[in-house]
Amino acid sequence: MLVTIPARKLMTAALAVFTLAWTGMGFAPEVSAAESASGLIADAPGKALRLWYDEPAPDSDAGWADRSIPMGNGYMGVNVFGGTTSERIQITENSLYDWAAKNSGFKRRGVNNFAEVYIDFGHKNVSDYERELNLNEGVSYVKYKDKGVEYSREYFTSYPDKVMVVRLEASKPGALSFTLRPTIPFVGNGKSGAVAAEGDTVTLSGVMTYFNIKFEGQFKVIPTGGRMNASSSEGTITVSDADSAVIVIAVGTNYQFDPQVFLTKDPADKLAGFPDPHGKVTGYLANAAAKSYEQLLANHQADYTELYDRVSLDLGATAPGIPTDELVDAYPAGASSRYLEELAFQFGRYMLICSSRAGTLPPHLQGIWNVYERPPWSSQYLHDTNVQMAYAPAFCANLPELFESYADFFKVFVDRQREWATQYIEKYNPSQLDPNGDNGWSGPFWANPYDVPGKTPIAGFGTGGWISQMFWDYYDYTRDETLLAETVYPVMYEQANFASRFVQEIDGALLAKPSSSPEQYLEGKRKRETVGTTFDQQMFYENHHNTLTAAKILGRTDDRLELYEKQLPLLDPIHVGKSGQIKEFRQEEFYGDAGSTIDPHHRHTSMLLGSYPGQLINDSTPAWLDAVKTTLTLRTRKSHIGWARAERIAFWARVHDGDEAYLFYRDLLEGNYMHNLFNDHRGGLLFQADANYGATAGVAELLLQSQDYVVAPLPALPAVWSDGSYRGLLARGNFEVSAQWSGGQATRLEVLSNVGGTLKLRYPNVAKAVIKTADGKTVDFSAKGTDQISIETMKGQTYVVTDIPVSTPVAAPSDLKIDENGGSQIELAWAGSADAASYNVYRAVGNAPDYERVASGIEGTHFVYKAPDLKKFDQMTLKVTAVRADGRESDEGVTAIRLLPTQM
Ligand code: FUC
Repeated sequence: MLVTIPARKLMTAALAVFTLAWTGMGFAPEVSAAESASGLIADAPGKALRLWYDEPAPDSDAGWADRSIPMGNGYMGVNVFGGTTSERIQITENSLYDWAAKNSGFKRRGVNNFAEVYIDFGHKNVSDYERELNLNEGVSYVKYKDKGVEYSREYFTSYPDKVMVVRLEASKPGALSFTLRPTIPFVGNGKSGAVAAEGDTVTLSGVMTYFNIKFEGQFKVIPTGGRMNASSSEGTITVSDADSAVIVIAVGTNYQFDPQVFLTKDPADKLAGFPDPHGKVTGYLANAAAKSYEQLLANHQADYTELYDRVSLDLGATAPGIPTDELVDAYPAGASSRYLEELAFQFGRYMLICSSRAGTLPPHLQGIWNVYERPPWSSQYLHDTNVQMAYAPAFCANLPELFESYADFFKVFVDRQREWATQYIEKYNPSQLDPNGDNGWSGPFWANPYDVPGKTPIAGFGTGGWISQMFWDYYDYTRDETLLAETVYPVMYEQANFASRFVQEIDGALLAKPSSSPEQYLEGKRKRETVGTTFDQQMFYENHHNTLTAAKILGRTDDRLELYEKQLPLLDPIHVGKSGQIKEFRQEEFYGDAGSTIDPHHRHTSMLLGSYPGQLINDSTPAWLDAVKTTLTLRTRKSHIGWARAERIAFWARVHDGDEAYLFYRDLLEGNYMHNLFNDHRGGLLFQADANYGATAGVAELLLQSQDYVVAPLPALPAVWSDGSYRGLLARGNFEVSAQWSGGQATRLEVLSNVGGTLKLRYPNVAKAVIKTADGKTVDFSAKGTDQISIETMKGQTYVVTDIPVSTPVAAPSDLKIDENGGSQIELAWAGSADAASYNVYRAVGNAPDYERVASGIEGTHFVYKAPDLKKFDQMTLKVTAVRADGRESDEGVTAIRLLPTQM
C-alpha cells in the first residue's frame, strides 16, 4: 500500500461491510456529508448514490451502450442488462485483443468481446421491476415479481477474489429455476472456441489467433435446494426448483506483463511460453468457491469501500423519485440536476475503481467495457489525451494507487519505446545519438496490450512528457519517496534523456523538430508537422523541471542532470500571441492564423496543458493565466466531443471561472451522458470512457487546487453550487481536504496531513479565521496577507478552519480600450466596477509570466500611461483591476493587448 491510510478510514471500511443490509436496494438512508459523530466533515458518512431503472436494458448493442450497468474488477469488465426472460451479462477482458494484417479505419479489430452470458428464466409476467447500481456498495441489484414470487439478484465483481459473483434468490422456496448459458461471441473470424459443461461448472475456452491468445472462462453454479443438470453438448447448466443459487465467474488469458510481449516482432510469438490460462482461472474459481457468499461480498466491499469512501460530494441534492434514465432526460430542463451532478462525479471514480487495478491492464478508450468485434479506435491506449484523462481523477479524487495498473503496463512497454527512441534520435538528430542505445524513451502516440507502434505525425513527442506528468503526480500527491526513487524518477529522467537529445538549437531556443500539436492540421489533410509546437515544448519543459526537482529531493547526481538544468530555460515553452492567447504554434501571430486548415474551435487544446494537468502556468504566473483564459474564450464552446468538454471544466477551473466551467459540465451531462451515464463521445452511442473519468477530475478542480503548492479549497466554485460540502479530495503534498460552504462561502475547512510537511492554505480571509487541530488545540501559523497561511503540519493531524470572516469578492472593471497616441503613451479607458474606490494598472511585456504594476490609486476610469520604454516592446498586455475601499483588489481584471503599430 503506497498511500498512508489513517486508522479511522480502515474502521470506516470495516463498518461499511456491516451496514450493507440496510443500505441495499433503494433503502439507503439520506445522509448529509456534513453530519458526523466527531463533528469533522471528514468523518461523515458518504452520500447515498445510486443509478436505478424500472426496466431491463434492451438486449441490443444500443441497450449495451446506453442502458446496461457497468461493473468491473480490473480482471474483467461486465455489463449487466437485468433481463427477466433472459439475463444477459457481457464480459470484457482487456487482453483479448485482435488485429489483422489488413486492418484500418475507425472500426478496426481491437479488444474483443470475451463472453456473452445468458441466464434464461422465462419470466414473462413481470411486475414491480427495479434494477440498481449502488455506488456506495459497488453492488448491483435486480428485483421483480413474477406469478406471485419475488425474484432478486445481486451482482458484484471482486478485485481481491478476482471473480464476479451473482446471487439469485426467490421469495418462495423451490421457486428458482434457470439455465446458465455462457457463449463465445464472434467465433469464426480469427477466433475459435467451445463451451462445455460438466458437474457444476461451464467452461468456455478458445484461441484468438492473431496474437495466439488462449482464453478461458469458468462459471460455477452453487444452488441451494433443487436439482442441477449440466448439458455438456449445449454447454449449459440448468437449475430447477432451487431456493437460491450463487454463480461465480472467473476469466483469463495467457497474457502476462512481460517486455517479451512488446519486444517480440512476430505477433504469433508474443505470448510464447506463457502458461495456458486454465490453471489460473481454475485457481481463481476454486479459491473463491471455497468462501461463502457473505465472505466474498465482505472481501469485495472492504476493498471497494476503502477506495470509494475516501471522497464524498454533497451539493444538497435529495434522491430523486424518478429512475436515472428519466433523470438524465430531465436534466436539460433543470430537474433534480444536483443529484445527477453528484452522481456523475462519483460515477467517474467508480469507473476507475472498476477498470484500473494493480496487476491488470489499465483502462483503454472504453475503460474495460467492450461489446464489439471492432470497437471504436480498437480500444487503444491513446496518449494524446485519452489515457491521461483516464488517470486525471486518480490523484485529485484520491485514488492514487489505481495508477499502479498503468505504471506496471508502462514498465513492460518501455523497452520497446527505448528502441524507438534510439531510432528517432538517429533519424532526427544523429549528432546526439548515444551509440550504446542510452537515448531514453520516446513518447508513444498509441499502444495496445501487444504493441506500441512508431511515431505518427498526429501528435508530437510531447506525449512522453505528458505520460511523465502522471508519474510525477503519482509521487507529488502521495509524497512516497520510495515510489519516487524506484518508479517515478527513472521514468522522468529517461524521458528527459530522450527530449534532451531530440531538441535542436533553432533561433536561440531548443526546439522539437519535427513537432505536431495533437490532431491539428496546418495545411490541408497532410501537413501536421512543424517545429517547436507549444505542446511539445511545454511537455518537455515540465518533465525537465520535474526531473530536476525529483533529483534534488532524492539527492541524485546522475550524468545528464546538469545538461537538463542548462537546457530548461531554452525549452521556451510559452508564447503569448497578438490576440493575447497562448500560441499553439510558434509561427502563429493572431489566434488561429498559423495555417489555413487550423481548426480554431478544435477539441484538443494542447497548448494549455501547462495550466492543466501541468503546473507551469499557475497563480504565480498571472499574465499567462490571463492568456489561458483568452485562449479558452477564443476556443469557444463549440466542440461537442465528450472528453473535450470534460477537459474544459478543468481548464476553466484553473483560471478560476467556476461558472464557465460549470457550463461545460452541463453540456456534457446534457449532450454526452447516456442513460447509464456512459459518455457518448460525439453522438451515435459511441461510448468512450475518457470523459467519464475526466468529468470527475474537472469537478474536483472546481473544489480544490494545489498546482502551485498552495492548497486552495473552493478555487472556482460555480455560483449555482451555493451550498454544499465535500470530503477527502487530495492535494499535492498528500493533504486530504474537506470543505463545507454556504451561500458560496466556506464555513469550515479541514486538512488532514497524511505525511506531514508545510501546508500553505489559500482562502479569502483565512488568516483571520479560527484554526485548530481536530482535538481543539490552537495552531501556530504564519500569514501572507489575509488570504494565505502556512502551517508546519504533523503527520496524521487534521487542521480545522472555522469562523472565516466573509469576504465578498470585488467586481472587476470591464471593457478595456486602449489608444496608442503615436506610441509614446497609451491611453486606457474602461468600464468601471461598482465596488471600486480606485484602480490599479499593470503591464506584462511580451511573454512575461507576471505583471508589473505601473500605476495605482487611479480614481477615474481613464488613465494615460507614459513610460520611456514603451516603444521598445512589440507587444504588451495591459491589465486594470479594481480596489475597494477596504483595500481588497479584484481577483480578476480586464486585459487588452497593446501592439506597436508595426505589429498590428
Ligand atoms: C483522439 C481524439 C478523438 C477521439 C480519439 C479516440 O484522436 O482526438 O476525439 O477521442 O482519440
